[in-house]
Amino acid sequence: MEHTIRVTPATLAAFGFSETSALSPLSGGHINDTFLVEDQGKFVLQRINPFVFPHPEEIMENIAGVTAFLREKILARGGDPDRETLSIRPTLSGEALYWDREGGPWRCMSYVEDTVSYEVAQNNEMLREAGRAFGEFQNLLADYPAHTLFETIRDFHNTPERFRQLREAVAQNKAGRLSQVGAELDFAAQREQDCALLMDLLREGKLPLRVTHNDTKLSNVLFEKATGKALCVIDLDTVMPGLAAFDFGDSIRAGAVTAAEDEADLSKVHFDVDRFAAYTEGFLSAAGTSLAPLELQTLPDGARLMTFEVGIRFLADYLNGDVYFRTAYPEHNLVRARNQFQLVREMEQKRPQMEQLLR
Ligand code: GN1
Ligand code: MG
Repeated sequence: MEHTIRVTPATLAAFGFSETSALSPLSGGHINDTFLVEDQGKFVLQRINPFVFPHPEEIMENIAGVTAFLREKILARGGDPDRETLSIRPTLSGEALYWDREGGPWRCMSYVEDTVSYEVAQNNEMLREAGRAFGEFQNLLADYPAHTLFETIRDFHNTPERFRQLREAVAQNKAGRLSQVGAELDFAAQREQDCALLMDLLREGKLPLRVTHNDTKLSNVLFEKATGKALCVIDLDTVMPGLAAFDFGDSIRAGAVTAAEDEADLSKVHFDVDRFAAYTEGFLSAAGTSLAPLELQTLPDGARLMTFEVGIRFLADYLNGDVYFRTAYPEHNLVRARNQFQLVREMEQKRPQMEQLLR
């Protein structure tokens, strides 16, 4: 969808930008509205989607805490915190958020120059780097006081709860699209039984809660243009306590694949074991020693379940009339759901190869 949200002079002024600053939309994310502002440096100005995030002030508290903590760690290892993590640019009155007249919450963050992000991995080295970046992210935050983090979206990776939400969307059939999704609903129903695997192990105390990113798609890593190295993990809105398998799994979903998340031609959409191997190598090189045996064992489940989960979320949103994810055309969410289900199918088939590589 086009950016229907506009940046007004009042919003610019709130963050100390001049009315004549250069503005351009930054696309990619499905939730927030994002703009690049150039005014004595480059900044990312975002309107947080208040439908998705009911408490934006809690997000900003999480981000302030996490980035301050990361800065210290990055400094301690001799890194450059201005490039290796994000910084918040507050409003002129020192607030992390500016609320516009329509009640829209805006925030501003640093823009890390000379970096680039990708929807689809261009080569395996890129995935190794992304894996290293997310593994390091988890490691650096291992001793972060997790109890101080707000749960910015409840049950974010609670797959059975996501399944319940799908059932609710079916029952309500708000957009009148139910008759179009019979095959997809059958696919999902066949997998309802074992979609609670990770949540069950968590509840039974068998998997540890960690501070995780929870939205570890490839496009949430900035790569340094000059070196091709993964430099900075971005999109910290969903940093919350979670499982290692969530972060690993969501990255595999979005990275160990041959096509974009919304590729409609399913003959191009494959789960790629070589890419899986490259990401896994990077991730384990950074986070491996801190993972318990059962955590390692559940990583392939993370891949399968995170892919299934976002598939049923796209499907539910299609039934609800595209109220959550931004869409560019009417079938967009259905195309995304089919794409993700195809990956689930291939992950099921290639499970033995995944296990073998992990060993
Ligand atoms: C959303 O905001 P964005 O585009 O990085 C979503 C993720 C999904 C992803 C699928 C807060 O992420 O959970 O995995 O789309 N974020 C939220 O691309 O729901
Ligand atoms: Mg996001």
